[in-house]
Amino acid sequence: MKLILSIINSEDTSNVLNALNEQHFQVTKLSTTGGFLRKGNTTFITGVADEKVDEVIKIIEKTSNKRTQLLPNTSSLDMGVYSALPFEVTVGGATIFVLDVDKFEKI
Ligand code: 2BA
Repeated sequence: MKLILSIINSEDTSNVLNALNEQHFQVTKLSTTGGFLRKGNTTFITGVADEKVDEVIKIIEKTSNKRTQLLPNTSSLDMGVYSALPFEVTVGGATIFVLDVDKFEKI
């Protein structure tokens, strides 16, 4: 068995969740925050049989989108002068970790 942790953009939460539920995957949804942008994102925990991992990843891939975000630039040019030009960061579609599960029990 594997545990899939997938971090996705909050705007894709419903689409990903609906698609996983439709295919009868059990999911736990966590409200999380990206350490760089400090903005809310969503982390899904999904426990699946080894042979189902690729199917889950494909569903997440189809239902989560890449987005670009502009951030204020705080880098100093010289002598205390700061650039006013924002810089662009690409976020997502999804960041996925697949972990081995030693033991799984529902009591
Ligand atoms: P954030 O940490 O808020 O990062 C948002 C986006 O900012 C990242 O998109 C990446 O394009 C950029 N970024 C992150 N750290 C950066 C840095 N030190 N310098 C420059 N740009 C940086 P994604 O890579 O698609 O990541 C989306 C979210 O997934 C992240 O939100 C974080 O919550 C999570 N994540 C990504 N990689 C991770 C990892 N290796 N471990 C744990 N969480 C991760």
